[in-house]
Amino acid sequence: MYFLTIISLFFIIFINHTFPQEPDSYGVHDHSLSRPYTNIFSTSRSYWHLTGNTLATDRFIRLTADTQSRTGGLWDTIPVSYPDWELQVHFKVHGEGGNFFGDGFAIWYVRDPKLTGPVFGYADHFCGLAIILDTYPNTNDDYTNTYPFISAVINNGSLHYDNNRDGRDITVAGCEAAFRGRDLDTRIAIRYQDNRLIVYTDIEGVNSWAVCFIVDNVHLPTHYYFGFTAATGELSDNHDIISVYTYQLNSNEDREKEDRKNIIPSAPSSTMGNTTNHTPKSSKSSALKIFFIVSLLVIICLIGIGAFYYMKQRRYHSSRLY
Ligand SMILES: [Ca+2]
Repeated sequence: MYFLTIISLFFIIFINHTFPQEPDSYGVHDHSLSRPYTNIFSTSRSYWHLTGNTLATDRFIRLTADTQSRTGGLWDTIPVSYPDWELQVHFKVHGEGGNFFGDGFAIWYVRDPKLTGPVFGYADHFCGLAIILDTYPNTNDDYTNTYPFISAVINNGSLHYDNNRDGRDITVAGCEAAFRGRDLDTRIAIRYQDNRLIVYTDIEGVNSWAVCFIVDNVHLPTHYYFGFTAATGELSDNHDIISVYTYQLNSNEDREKEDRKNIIPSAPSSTMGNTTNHTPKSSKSSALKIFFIVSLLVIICLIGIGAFYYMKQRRYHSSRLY
């Protein structure tokens, strides 16, 4: 009996960790992609489009090669018609660079597919969700996080993604994830259900999902498009997408009936930009203030001591004269 319970528990844990999607969810062919890619791209009815320098080989779809100044994209051309979904992506980021490589790639759920621009190869002021797998910190600011770093940005079109600050001011959540240059399979899962966004990673080669971050109160409409983009500048890397599996998740009745097409993307206001980034700066400036105050007190004390001895010496000489 105990043995059976332990075995059942083991299977429950195994299933939960191996497949983050709901057991009654189902895969959606239109939004999925796996080898052999020739079957997908050789037909005129293909659901997926390649943009820029992206190349499809028989083993992977290379958004950018490990070469400077490349931009590429892979876009699903069918909008997502259901409110709750999960996207599982098998990817590989690797290259020759030892200390200098970049910049990573982005996974999109956006209103306007196939645009190009400065945000990992996609347009700034975008409308929708970006999950950014950033491999290189672009600034010397004293970040407390180690790169590679995975972050979520939700934009209604009004926010500017500042590459110089790695988008920190508008990032809603993130986690460190050493996915670059791994010989193991590296995977990410993005689940959006009941206004909750969860990002999982599987980068340790043990076929197990680990939670990267959870954000509640995330509002995303239906009828946006999935896409993947990457761009190289002075720094470069191979950014490869190997497979994409999309699952339609169970939605509650209200959510299913609701017309979610015109929902404006929104999320709780950025917390990382306000806390993680500014803490080191403010602690630096307070340390500087304390240093000045202490220095001033020491100088005042020294002047005081000097004046005291000067007066004492003067009194001594005056008493000797009389
Ligand atoms: Ca970066």
